[in-house]
Amino acid sequence: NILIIGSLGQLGSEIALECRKRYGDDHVVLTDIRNDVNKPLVEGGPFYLVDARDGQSVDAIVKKHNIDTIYHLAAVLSARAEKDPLNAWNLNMGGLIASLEVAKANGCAVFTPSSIGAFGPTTPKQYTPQDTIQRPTSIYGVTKVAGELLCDYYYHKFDVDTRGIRFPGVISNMTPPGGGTTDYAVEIYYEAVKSHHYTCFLRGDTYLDMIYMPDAVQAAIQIMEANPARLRHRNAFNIAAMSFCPEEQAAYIRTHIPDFTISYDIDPVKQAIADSWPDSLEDYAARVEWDWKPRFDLAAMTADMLTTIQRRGE
Ligand code: VAH
Repeated sequence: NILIIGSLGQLGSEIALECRKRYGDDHVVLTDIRNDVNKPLVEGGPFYLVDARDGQSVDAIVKKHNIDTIYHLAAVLSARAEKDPLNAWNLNMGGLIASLEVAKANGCAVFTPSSIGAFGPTTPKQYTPQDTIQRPTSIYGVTKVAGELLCDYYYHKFDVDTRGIRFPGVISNMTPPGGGTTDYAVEIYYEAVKSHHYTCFLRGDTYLDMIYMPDAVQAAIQIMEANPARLRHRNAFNIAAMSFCPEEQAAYIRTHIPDFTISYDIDPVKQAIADSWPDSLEDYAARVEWDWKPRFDLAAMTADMLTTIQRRGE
């Protein structure tokens, strides 16, 4: 059985939905710090209101539901974390080590997302290698590198089956992202449909690695189903799907909404974070060790996002 901590967030909600489809509602237990969003998830199977740092409550849930895999998806994202670094450290690291301790006590595997945010200005920016310099300059990135090291430590020291993925900016249309630097790439689609215009908080030539949610969800499930004997890496794997900038994304939107226009009102904090991150990643380790392969490129994602948002009339 699977436990998803932070199950109502941008990543958590869609991994929860897919896991319930694949494994059955009662085999996927959800927790979050709130329960006032994503009602179908809260009411569709076992759900508990839990603070991710509350190891005792998580341990009781793991024992009650015979959990063998924990997806630890509770975290404060990059831009929001910069506003309150101490809170970001306490939640991101306090939550993670609580899950790792529970996993160690109960023999669970643990999935923890890392991010392109785990890289910094001294990291090679083009085709960032799997094994390279990681000196991020955001507190979010500090917690992501610390998280990768902590998960590898629990694997080597206590034999906890920890696995992780360095996600690019995730683009989705079910649950809004929670204060990330890549949120522009989600908002732009909603604004394109609503007003045919978007004011972007990053420069038009800012390249970042991005991934469409269906590919992100597939990767998170595929890595946990992978044969552990094939894994040379654990925390965390680079994966890549597409690398683009706001100007390029706007051009693809215009193939569907010809009069779409974009303007810029740069957010200096978010721009500094984005400038410290890679432009593109290489993901050979994920492809070789657990058969990672993206399905969506910018054209396919743009078509799917716009038609989904238009169909909902948002
Ligand atoms: C953020 N969406 O912007 C997250 C992610 C790579 C970006 O970590 O903080």
